[in-house]
Amino acid sequence: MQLIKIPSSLGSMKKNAGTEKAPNLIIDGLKEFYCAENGKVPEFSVEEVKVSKNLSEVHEQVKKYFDKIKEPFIAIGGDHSTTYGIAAALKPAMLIFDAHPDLMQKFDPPTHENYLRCLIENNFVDKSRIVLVGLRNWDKEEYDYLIKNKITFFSMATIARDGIIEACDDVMSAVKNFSRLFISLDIDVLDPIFAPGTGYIEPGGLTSRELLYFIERLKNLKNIIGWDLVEVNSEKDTNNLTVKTASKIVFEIAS
Ligand SMILES: [Mn+2]
Repeated sequence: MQLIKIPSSLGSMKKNAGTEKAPNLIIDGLKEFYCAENGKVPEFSVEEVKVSKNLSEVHEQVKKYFDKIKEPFIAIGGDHSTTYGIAAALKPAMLIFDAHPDLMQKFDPPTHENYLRCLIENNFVDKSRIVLVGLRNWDKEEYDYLIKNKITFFSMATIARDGIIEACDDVMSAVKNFSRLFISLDIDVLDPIFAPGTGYIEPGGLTSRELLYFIERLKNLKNIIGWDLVEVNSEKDTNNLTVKTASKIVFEIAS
């Protein structure tokens, strides 16, 4: 599997500085896994998007890189605004695991609080081709935007009510007929007990095992063009748990 490092935290507006270190740490952690849960041993190649210290430029640099990407791939951020350039290049359908909808008022350049709204309003992504999973904290403006624009989402409350198997069935049904599906994983979709090393601590999230269950089933879809994993911050981590969990997620996706 092709891994693409995007070492930028500029889109977190200093609120999650440190995520620029995550790509190297997560890739380094892969060597602690020997064989995936399905018995396969993944192989990796590693590339890096050279990013500058200016957020608008970073979006352009990422977009330019992904204009010529060979699929499939796993991109490793970085803050969640690194997803902006990827999706601006690929114009995919998007399945996003995140505690937050990232739909705050549009302004330029896009940040990790509004990258998704910017993708919609700049016409890179069709709002009918977006599915959000794991939401549990939002600004009222974001909630109203989700409802008004009929964006499909599965909140943590819905997942807890329906149970993980039924919730996963419903997510699979929602995305399986999209062409060109990109899956974005914000590590804060996990409960902070499993992934404390991130910018915003949001209680009541998925367990690591529940996310791995989603991944195991999603890997069966034929329409996936790529994944990314964002918002891991080693500076806020406990006992390297979040970094190691991120490494396992990458290892299992690639297997
Ligand atoms: Mn988030």
